[in-house]
Amino acid sequence: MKEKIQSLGSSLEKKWKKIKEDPKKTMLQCRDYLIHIFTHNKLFCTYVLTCVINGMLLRFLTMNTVENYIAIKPIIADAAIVILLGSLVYLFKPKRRIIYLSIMEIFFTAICIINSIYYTFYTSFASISMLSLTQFIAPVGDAVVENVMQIKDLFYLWGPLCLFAMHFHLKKKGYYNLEESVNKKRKRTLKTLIAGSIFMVIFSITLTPLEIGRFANQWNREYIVMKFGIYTYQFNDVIKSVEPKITSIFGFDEAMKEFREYFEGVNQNPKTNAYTNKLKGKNIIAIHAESVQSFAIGLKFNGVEVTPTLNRLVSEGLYFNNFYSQVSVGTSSDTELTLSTSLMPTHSGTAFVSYFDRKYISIQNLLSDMGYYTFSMHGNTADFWNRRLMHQNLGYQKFFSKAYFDVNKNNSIGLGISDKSFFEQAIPYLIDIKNEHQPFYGTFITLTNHTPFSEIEKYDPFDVDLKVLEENELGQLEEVSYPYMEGTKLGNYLKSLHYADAALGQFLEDLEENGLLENTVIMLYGDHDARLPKKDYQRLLNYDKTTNGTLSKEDPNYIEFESYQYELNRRVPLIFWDKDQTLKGTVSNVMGMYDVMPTLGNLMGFYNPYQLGHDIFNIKEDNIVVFPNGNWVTNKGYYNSQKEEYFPLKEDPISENYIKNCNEYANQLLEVSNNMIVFDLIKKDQESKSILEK
Ligand code: GP9
Ligand code: MN
Repeated sequence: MKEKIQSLGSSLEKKWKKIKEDPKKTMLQCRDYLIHIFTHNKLFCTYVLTCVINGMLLRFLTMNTVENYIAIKPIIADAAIVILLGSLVYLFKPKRRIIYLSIMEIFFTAICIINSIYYTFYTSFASISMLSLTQFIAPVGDAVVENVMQIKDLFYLWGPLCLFAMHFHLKKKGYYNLEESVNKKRKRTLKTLIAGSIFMVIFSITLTPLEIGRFANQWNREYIVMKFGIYTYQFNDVIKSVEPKITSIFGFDEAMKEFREYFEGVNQNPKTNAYTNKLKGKNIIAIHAESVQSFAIGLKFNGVEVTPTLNRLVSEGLYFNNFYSQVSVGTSSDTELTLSTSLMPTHSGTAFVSYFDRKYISIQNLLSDMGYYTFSMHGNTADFWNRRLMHQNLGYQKFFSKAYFDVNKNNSIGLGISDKSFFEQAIPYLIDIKNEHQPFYGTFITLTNHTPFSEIEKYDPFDVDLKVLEENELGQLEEVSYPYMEGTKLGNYLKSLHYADAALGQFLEDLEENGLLENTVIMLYGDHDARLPKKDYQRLLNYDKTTNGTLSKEDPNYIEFESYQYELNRRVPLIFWDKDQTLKGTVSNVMGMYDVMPTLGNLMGFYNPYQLGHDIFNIKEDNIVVFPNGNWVTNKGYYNSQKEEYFPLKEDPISENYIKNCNEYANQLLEVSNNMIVFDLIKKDQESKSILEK
């Protein structure tokens, strides 16, 4: 053995000497060798090349960063996976090989197409864990196909077409008439496996500890695709998606340790402040306002407000104008979870679906304990986002779902019942509740302002054009209209929002008319952003009526709206309003959905010892909002963990140390939050404490 190693070592040494002596010759030899491999494995090489190029194409068409264009590592990783999985083809007869390679090629192409569509909609990559959610996504899925599927999603089909073309070429040349011995087949398989493994080893030794850490967590999906390629990401995703089932058995001790350490460092005595108990004993009507974003508040077209009702609530109530939702793939349901429990969405899957049976300390549960009647109303099917089960677990005593409403063709818009009809039908139920169960906490989940915002004819008329007075040929002033936002997705969104705002205005009037605003506070929050195209915002801010286009970026009046402005613009409103104006003003400190429970708790007199957010009136300007992908925002800046860069929001620069501390905080918080849900740590912690007390 020792001799063998020695002789291998000396032959490698000789080869290396030769390479150094004549590198040009070595290059030519390599080229000839590659040509040799290609001419003897044409079908297989076509399969590998097309799949790898498709992987690159997907990255180029989704994440537009320079780093992405020059990255070699994801290409090597993609090649390794494609070669390793394809290598078994040589076990088949030459005639049959096209069948195996077609299956593999279609499989890899499908990964690219699905992720391409998914990225357009969610600005992230698809997860297998979403498969268990298809029943909830189906109605939204129509919106995806109608609005998001683009020609570029079909580019990837060139791969299978190329493979078939090569197949017919080889068939014509008589390649398939050749026979191969079993021994030869095995040898070719082994050689290909070795080639794939070499790619894998080269890739693995170049990984940094940071990359390995992120790969293990998998929540920073864009980063993983950027560094590891789409195929490695997708395989890791499969493992990560089944992992919750397995890890809730393993890794418990470590998770519990981290969880205890985290909460030991947190002061468990709620601090009082000027807002403490201000809303104690009041009824709360929580309005979960679908896709309402803050930028639309105060916005006007030709002097007409887009959201007159919200504008009124903002000026009369308490408005948080720097408030962010913290959703992952569970969108609406993630906001419900984070708002109600002060926990973050899970790393994979959604808490509402995969972890609906865990123990949660929620606003609804704590208020129920205080004698409140808690209920929710939503005009969609009860199983959407698994709400039927999860609302019960969160502590809603009753869920008025679609079955409680008359929903028909005439009163539906987009996903289902229109907001006007929903609110109108909610009033009689509310009257009964007011008479029988005070105080109450009720959540009203709206539906109309949901993508695709396409049934414009059903909204109240609202013009998003630009009307200006211009002098005509006779020197008289006349009104001229320019299309501006008409026909754009953002324009349609604003029309839809104007409708939703009017529905809310009518609801408030009906509440008032029925005495339902007495001792009652409206708490309204936008559940997440509407994922509107960046180019539409650029048009909104930089419209050039002379060309009916967008000002050029060189124009001195051009207002920049790139990825950071886009991220910051995803802000949603949070408003507290009551007719007595108990709370009034504007809070501009950065705040996240996970801060609602602690803040409301201070206002109403409840406290959750397992909350991850903070009472905004205590933490004030020191707050940090962590997003499920590891990004974060503070009053000082927005940090993008994929790009590892920040966008300053204040004059003074952010120090390396500040970023390091915030990153550590964000990572720990995300890890602890995920573990709390996956391992059911609240339940386990309470159980062990009650044993100790006995
Ligand atoms: C569905 C509604 C929309 O019932 O809440 O959910 P979303 O698509 O926003 O997650
Ligand atoms: Mn939603």
